[in-house]
Amino acid sequence: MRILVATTNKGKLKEFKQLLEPFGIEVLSLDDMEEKFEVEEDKQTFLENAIKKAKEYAKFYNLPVIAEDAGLEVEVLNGYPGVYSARFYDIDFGGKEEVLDSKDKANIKKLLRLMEGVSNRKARFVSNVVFYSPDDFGLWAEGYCEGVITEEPKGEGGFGYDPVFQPEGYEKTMAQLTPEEKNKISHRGKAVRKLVEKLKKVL
Ligand code: ITT
Repeated sequence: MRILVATTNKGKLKEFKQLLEPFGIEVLSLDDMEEKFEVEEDKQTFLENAIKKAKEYAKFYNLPVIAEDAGLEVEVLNGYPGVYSARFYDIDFGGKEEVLDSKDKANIKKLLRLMEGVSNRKARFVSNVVFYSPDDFGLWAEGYCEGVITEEPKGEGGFGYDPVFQPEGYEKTMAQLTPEEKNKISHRGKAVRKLVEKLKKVL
């Protein structure tokens, strides 16, 4: 089966390939599509954003699609950055942060600034994945990964907030894990495995 993984995030795409290909699923990416099309993420929840992306890409490209909305929820920040995780540096909550190097680094800088001197560092990654086919059939699944925000960034792997997220039961950040280790415990890994189980039952 061929599925278009509709993400503009290279780090995510790599992980989706590693997660889906062992099930015999051929992953197409937006880079494989000749005609360019973009969907705005303007909803208030991960699920609504993921449904919107999956539906619109499936209709536009006439292909079965998997789309995801994911993010980091920090307990003392009332769940922020949440659905704003990708553009946290640029929202009013907590003040804006200038992008010097990359958006990921600006997001991390802002998060560490807001967490300075804070002892409750509990956080979780959330992933909502949605499968949608052009004949209007859809499925969804979610996954969580609990952990804490570290005092400083460590590690080169993964993407986004991985260098400052230490998963429960580990003395390393997510960015210090191998891709296989990350996929085993990550929010995305859990959500994708659940989604594939659901897909297997109906297809
Ligand atoms: P697409 O919408 O095109 O898929 P995106 O980067 O905008 O790409 P999201 O809207 O789902 O994706 O935003 C997710 C953000 O949350 C992402 O940019 C990271 O900052 C963060 N994030 C999500 N999953 C993560 C992970 O596994 N590790 C670290 N940070 C992650």
